[in-house]
Amino acid sequence: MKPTSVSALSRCAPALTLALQFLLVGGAHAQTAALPPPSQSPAPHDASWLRAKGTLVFHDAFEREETGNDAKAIGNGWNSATADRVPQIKMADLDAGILKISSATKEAGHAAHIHHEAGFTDGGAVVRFKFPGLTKGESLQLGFVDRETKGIHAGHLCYGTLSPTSVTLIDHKTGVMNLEIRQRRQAYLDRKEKLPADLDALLKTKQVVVPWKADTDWHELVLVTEADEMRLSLDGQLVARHRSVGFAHPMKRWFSFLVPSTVWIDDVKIWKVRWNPAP
Ligand SMILES: [Ca+2]
Repeated sequence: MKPTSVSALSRCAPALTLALQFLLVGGAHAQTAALPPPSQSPAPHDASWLRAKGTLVFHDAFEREETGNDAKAIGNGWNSATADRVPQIKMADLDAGILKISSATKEAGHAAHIHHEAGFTDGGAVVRFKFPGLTKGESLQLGFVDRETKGIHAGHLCYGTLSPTSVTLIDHKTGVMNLEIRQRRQAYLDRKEKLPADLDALLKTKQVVVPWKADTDWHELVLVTEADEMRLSLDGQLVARHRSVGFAHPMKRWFSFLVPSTVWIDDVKIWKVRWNPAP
């Protein structure tokens, strides 16, 4: 039987359409309402929130030397998803107490992906970072991955990305990395066609982009998820916040850096505020 569209129904049964819309909207509200509300404060100070409400589950100041180029050469539980693709190239260098990442993106066919166990539902990471100015257009993507949940490409859940001119927060779990959405989107990308309006509109709801200007100073970055909200702060100031259902994923299993070129990292802290692994 041919599926009946809502618009077709509306011509013959407006009451039924209203009922359907009520159910659809009501369902979405019910899903959101089941989550605890995010902070109502207009500009939460998330480093303070993590310290006051959270448990520090990991800290690394990188005051040591790495042991080579392989996936676990950084030590202290870090792993690299890309190091073993190019064993002859050092992508992670511990130097003067700083993790200096220089991605062999071309040779490895992927941006350097360095990750550590996280393990929280609500919580976040505090990181000191610096773009060293060694390559043009330096950027940093950091966020959360869960490769044990099916239906998400490579387990990509959600990220904050700093580009030279913007900060983006994005829900990948229910956006571009959802396998059904990814497959549908890819067909249009392969044909170099514009995305259909419904898909384009859906994906726009999954992210927020705010203007920002990168420099080569050290900064403290705080990236948190609280219920279905993700927030990114720099040097104590909230820069971006966004709500999307994928941010509420119950298991932020890994904290990950994806680095296409060069960035320096120090003092990584991972805080767990709430732990509720049941979906
Ligand atoms: Ca250090």
